[in-house]
Amino acid sequence: MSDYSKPLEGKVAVIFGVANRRSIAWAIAQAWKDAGATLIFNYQGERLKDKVGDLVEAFGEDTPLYPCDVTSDAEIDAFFDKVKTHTDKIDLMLHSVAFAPKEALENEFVSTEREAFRIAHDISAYSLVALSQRAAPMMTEGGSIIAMSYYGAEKVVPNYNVMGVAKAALEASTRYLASDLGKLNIRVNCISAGPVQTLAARGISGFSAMIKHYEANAPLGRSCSLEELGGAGVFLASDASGAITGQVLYVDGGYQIMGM
Ligand code: NAD
Ligand code: IMJ
Repeated sequence: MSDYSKPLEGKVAVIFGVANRRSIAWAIAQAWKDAGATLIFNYQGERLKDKVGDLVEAFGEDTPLYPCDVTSDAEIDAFFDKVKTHTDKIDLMLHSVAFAPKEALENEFVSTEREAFRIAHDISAYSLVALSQRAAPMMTEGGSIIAMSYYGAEKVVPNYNVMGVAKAALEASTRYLASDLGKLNIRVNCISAGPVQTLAARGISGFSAMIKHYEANAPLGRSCSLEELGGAGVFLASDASGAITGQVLYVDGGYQIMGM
């Protein structure tokens, strides 16, 4: 019998991508915690250590928090070595990490330079593979891996540019990972979120126009809230989604279904 009030009771989760209290990873972390999970966090570099540390202290002073820049295999290995000092087994992993050099999001896609393309794909897509290959051997009772995507993976969104190409790679990677890891009862899915005002969205020219566009065109007349992303994260992490893998779940006010 599943307990639907604490659907993640006894589960251990690793969370990549908290930068501040508006981060989607923070919203999903809170929802996972409320659902009964035990959490372990990364932070990207010394610059973010104190900020993320202050946040995760809300879950108790001894909430594990270790550095991990996903461009470094050595840092990823060191991170998982630290995880192993807390637990032999993990159940859940959230990948909520993306980056492309700013100039690649401001100019035409056609002008994307080789190095910007490489960086965007390394941080935003390959990292899911690198983290999954370390997490999977620890998911000895099966597991659920979740990555954050965006509609720009499948249709052209102004300025999203190389990030759209990297999200297409991320979504395809979830399918190949789901195929490989299914035999271990590990599920791999994406949440495709509508626009939300986070650090990664701030400063994007035309962001408020984008929100207005969703208000005018999405079936529900809006994008999504951070709480709703938390709810979708709990669903995909829990046994309620036990037969769902390799999928992209749209949490976007229904925007993605519209043709015009
Ligand atoms: P955010 O800035 O709070 O999160 C992005 C995270 O990526 C940060 O925590 C940052 O530290 C991390 N990161 C970047 N480079 C890294 C590296 N080299 N190593 C380790 N971590 C690194 O913004 P967010 O909006 O919460 O973004 C989280 C995810 O959600 C991203 O994958 C983003 O593409 C996706 N997403 C965001 C929106 C939106 O509108 N905000 C919509 C759909 C999908
Ligand atoms: C980002 C750029 C352009 C258009 C965009 C976005 N739209 C949305 C986003 C319409 C919703 C936010 N998003 C979904 C992202 O994945 C953002 C990723 C991102 C943001 C930055 C900003 C600062 C920087 N590099 C970045 N790399 C990735 O220097």
